[in-house]
Amino acid sequence: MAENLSVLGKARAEYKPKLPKSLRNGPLKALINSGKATESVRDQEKIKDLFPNTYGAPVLTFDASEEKQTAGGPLNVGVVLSGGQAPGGHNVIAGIFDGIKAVIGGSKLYGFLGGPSGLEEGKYIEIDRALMDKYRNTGGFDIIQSGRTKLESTAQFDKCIEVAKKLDLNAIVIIGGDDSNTNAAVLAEYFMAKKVSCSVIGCPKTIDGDLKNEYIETSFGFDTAVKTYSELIGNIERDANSARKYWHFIKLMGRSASHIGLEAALQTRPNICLISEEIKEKKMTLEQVVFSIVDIIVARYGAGKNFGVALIPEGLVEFIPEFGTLISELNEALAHNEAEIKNAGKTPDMAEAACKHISEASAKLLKSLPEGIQLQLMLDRDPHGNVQVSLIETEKLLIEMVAKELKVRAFKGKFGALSHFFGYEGRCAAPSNFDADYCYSLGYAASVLVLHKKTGYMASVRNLTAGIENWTAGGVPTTMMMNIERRHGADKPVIQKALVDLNGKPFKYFAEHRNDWAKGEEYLYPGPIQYFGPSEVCDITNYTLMLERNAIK
Ligand code: FBP
Repeated sequence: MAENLSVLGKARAEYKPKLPKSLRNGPLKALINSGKATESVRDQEKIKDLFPNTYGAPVLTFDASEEKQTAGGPLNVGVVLSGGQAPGGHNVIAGIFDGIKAVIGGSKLYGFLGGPSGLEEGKYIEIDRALMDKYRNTGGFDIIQSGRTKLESTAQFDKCIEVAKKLDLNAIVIIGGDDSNTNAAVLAEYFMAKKVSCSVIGCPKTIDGDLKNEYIETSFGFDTAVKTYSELIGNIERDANSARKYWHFIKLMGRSASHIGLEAALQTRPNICLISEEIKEKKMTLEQVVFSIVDIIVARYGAGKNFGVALIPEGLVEFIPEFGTLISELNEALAHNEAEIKNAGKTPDMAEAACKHISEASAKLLKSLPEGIQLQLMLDRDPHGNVQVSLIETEKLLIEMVAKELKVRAFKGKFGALSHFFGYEGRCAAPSNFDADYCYSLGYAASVLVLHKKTGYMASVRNLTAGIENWTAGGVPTTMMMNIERRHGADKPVIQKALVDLNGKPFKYFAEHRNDWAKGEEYLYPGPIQYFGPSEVCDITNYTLMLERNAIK
């Protein structure tokens, strides 16, 4: 038996990811077309000032050409996996590996270890064919691991320059989410300003699905992660429908946007699914959110159905306006008075210390919360200044508050609630065929951008619902996706997050059907991801992408 490979793993190792037509004859036969000069999505003047060398670059698309370009010398490329794991990362690396080797055999791929810190500290391995072959079509980021170090100071950038020079790098490819791709763009700009001839290219990764726009149709990993969660939710729905005695409160990962929750709802049709963006839009208080859940529980009980399934997006608390204000005030308070708050003692003392630096209303809200949640709200921010919502037990907070409200309403039934959190269960799943192909294509597209010395770009593969025959590949200037946001108590250029569009088709479909799903048991049981079998089963993407691209009605 092959070492470390399950029966499926062995079969999966043989899978040959598909490429868009423009890349099938190799990077040397991919012709680049340049579009018009571009602008950032917002704050154009400020972004232009911050990125004088890379701002305004055109969108690039590749075409298959008959003519073969000359290779020049071997390409040396370094790759970084940054941020949370997402299925398909290994295939992006495989795409870069195969791409640069197809340019010229002597090209080398270095993997920086443990995320951006590996690049800064010059910790790397050379990825050779034997190593690469062990990881093709597998989930996880374990080939070189990941990390969340933020590269932002000139001292860090200078260290990256030393490493790039030492390894004689033609390019660094940073595979990450919105924050990591922002870092990549800042690094690209710095290299240009310092006349360092090493490109910096990004790749759109995140299970959260919030790094998307006209040119980046989806971030990789979303498809596989949601399918994995949907399998589990479907299993729970069937259990709930069999036992008929529990309410399952399931929190789903997705730091900010509710794309994962929404897609899981489309795949499984639960009785309740909260969408953070809608709650914010309607300016709902926590109490109103709780009441909306209680109304459904009471109505189902009245119909003899004292059970159900509720999906809760991980980022919910930040979208409830009163909580959003509390969190941003705590962000500022922690950014400027961290030692005072952290050293105050136990949770109530920390809260007391924090309350000195926040508004009266926020202080009142903080103190009204269970101690566990108070502490979770004051935990360290991630290196990008975000509150770590995966550590806030919103599902338990909601259960507690729903139970209280049911008492107030003299609920006759027994409220048997169970909490779940699905996040880490899906981030390293073996990539679906879609993610395997998409990731490999993104990596291959990155190798073409490297070959053409393009910098400050994100690899892009589009037309994803039209069948792989019609997929197109290219590069999008990262500055084009940027705006200015408040982070760590300061204004920073960042890639604009794509939240759930309440006028978009995925939300509208959900909104049209949710009342029926609340009352009945219209559950769907999607079952596990299929890797082998008919194309209509194995190669389908997800409802979000299909509805957004008008591939289904
Ligand atoms: P990225 O934005 O880096 O892709 O990570 C997203 C995510 O998976 C979120 O959904 C989650 O809140 C967070 O990572 C968890 O972070 P950590 O892996 O550090 O626990």
